[in-house]
Amino acid sequence: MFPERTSPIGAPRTIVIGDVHGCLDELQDLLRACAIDWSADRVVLVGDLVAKGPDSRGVLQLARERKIEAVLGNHDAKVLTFAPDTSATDESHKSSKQHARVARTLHAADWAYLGGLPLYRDLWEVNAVVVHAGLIAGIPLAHQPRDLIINMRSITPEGEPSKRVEAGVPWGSRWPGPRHVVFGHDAVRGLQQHPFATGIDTGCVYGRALTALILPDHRLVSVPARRTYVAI
Ligand SMILES: [Mn+2]
Repeated sequence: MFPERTSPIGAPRTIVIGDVHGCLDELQDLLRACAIDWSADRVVLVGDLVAKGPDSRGVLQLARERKIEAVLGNHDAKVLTFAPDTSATDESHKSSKQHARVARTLHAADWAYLGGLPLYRDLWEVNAVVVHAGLIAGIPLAHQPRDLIINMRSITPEGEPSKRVEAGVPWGSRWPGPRHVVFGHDAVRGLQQHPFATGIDTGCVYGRALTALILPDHRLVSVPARRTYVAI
């Protein structure tokens, strides 16, 4: 006789995925590698869904169709400055050509999805928070500065947040918890595993890998990039 099953087959999972940058093939590879169950799993992208890579619109389409959640990344924000209903030009337009090129491929539903991305996702069910770049300790989530939440990488020796890798130590190494923060945006440093923060930008668009952190188990799953799309 087989024992009667008394517990559910699997607890619901939250799968947080690093910077996709238009790498639709690798996103699908990674979802398969995670044995995604669309009826049970929650999927959250850490932002920078678009730009640099081959199929930004395809990534947005998959995200919409599969009800994948995400937070706003700095490249998503740059593309949004080209939205049809925006007159805002407050962002740096340093790389505006490639962002304008992405903008021209987007349809109304893509703009609605991109324009609706929040700065953070509070995954209370697994005691975690997802942001694109970083958080400043001691400031409530809702009051974190937008520019830093999508751009910061380091804490300087003086304790100030900085966008530059070489300006100091990884911000996550100083994050005191207790909430676990999952973030991307730092492909130079790559995978970061701090006590209360995990960085999962492993540089897929630069030819390295796309990485997922599966919660609540804190299990990492990666798939290799199919090719190098841009130089870092
Ligand atoms: Mn970024």
